[in-house]
Amino acid sequence: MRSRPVVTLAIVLGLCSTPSLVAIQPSPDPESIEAKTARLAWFREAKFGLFIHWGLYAIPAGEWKGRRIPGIGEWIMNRAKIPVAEYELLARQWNPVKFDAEAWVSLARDAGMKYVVITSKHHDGFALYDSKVSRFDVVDATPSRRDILKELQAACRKLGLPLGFYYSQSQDWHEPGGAGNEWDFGPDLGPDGKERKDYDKYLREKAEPQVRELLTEYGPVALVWFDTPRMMTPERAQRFADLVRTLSPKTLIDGRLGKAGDYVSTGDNVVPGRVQAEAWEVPATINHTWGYRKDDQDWKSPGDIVFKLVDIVSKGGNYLLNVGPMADGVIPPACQDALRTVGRWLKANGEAVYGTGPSPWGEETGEPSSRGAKDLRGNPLFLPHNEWRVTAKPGKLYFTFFQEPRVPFELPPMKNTVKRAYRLADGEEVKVEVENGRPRLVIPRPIFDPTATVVVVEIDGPVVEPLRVADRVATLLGLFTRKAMTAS
Ligand code: FHN
Repeated sequence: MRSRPVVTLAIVLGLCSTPSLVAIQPSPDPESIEAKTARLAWFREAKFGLFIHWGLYAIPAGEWKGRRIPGIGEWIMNRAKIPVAEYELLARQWNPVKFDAEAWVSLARDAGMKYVVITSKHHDGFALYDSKVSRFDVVDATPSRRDILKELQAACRKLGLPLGFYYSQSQDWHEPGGAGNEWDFGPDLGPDGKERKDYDKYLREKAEPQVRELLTEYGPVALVWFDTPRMMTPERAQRFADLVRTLSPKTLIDGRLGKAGDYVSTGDNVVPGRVQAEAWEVPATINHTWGYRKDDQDWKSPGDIVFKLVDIVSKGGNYLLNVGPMADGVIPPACQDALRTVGRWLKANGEAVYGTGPSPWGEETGEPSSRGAKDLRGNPLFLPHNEWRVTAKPGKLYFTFFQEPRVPFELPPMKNTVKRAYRLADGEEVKVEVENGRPRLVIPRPIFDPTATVVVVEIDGPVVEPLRVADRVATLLGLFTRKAMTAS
């Protein structure tokens, strides 16, 4: 890596005299802004992805030996302290006869999702593909012997959706050296804070080779979604980053490796209050668990999902929405229905989402509590305003209304003039009137689509030129003077 800038410099300075050397176009440093921007192009365009948590935990589905085990479904081994020897036996019951990779990817496509990310190995250590470095996988340990990732990779390729792999690099409750299994293998750290397990042996012998397998045999890999970086020193994280960068330079690294990745992963279900400049993604549940639990059928409504999607996109982020398929391979039908309804909304309104930039303003998303109140995490309490959001493309603003504005909707301050406005779903013209120098949209009632109605506002110039406070005062003063003069 170090030599690349030297080669580039040599070419620029004309130090390479032979034509063949001059023709060499060295690939840019993978950590350069240019390389990162190029890698991220599809991700920034995509906005909406399908997350899939699937593994042996879908069999107990939240219940162990007749007992309901609280918490997220994929953590049942940890929460019920199930010994490895017992948990392994679940593999003998793994026979997802209804699994149809194309049906899953078609669902993602119907929902308007543009990429898929699946758990290749979660914290329980079970791999959903035929690994050569562990027998605790879907081919070697189960009667089914179907390689789930191979089938999904073929379906994604056929239907044209990028596929990424979640990989739990630190926690592996199946391995004595992996982090997290304190019920079989004792604590990860001693009272002195020092590591008590042969964590590097686990990394070298399972985690790193498995990531290598995924990148070399299941590509092209759109992204690797690392998670819970316990005991991930910068050096250890770098080893994973090097694997990704050398074996598959276009593959993205999420924000939970243990060092900065290509984009920021927020906390689970955490949507920032404000526009963020960096690329970012919210991993989110569609009910209250990631892996399937039979007692959790509390699906988010299509309206809620549309709101979250537009809210996130208007702040510059991506929405990675999770489903937990059942043990037989079927994604719960009620959750499929919700996703398809979202897809119908996106079919009519997707222009306001895909490939858009964030809100040019941002104040509309909410405000911090003026009383200094704190949220559950102790951060200043943010009071969201959820009436509308705006996204942008050159020369166009997409205002999405989640409720009917009670009075004509005054556009946020900008220097640009409004050329026209129309409803995105059916092209119907929306009247624009100017009051006190500010254009307002007269949105016909009842509102067209109570879930979310998008009005496109065409402006002169490619981008919004914000009107600063001084400009606003000048406009108002101008109006005041004109009024006073006509009155006298
Ligand atoms: O522990 C995991 C959890 O099971 C799930 O995979 C989520 C998804 O973001 N990540 C961890 C918790 O943040």
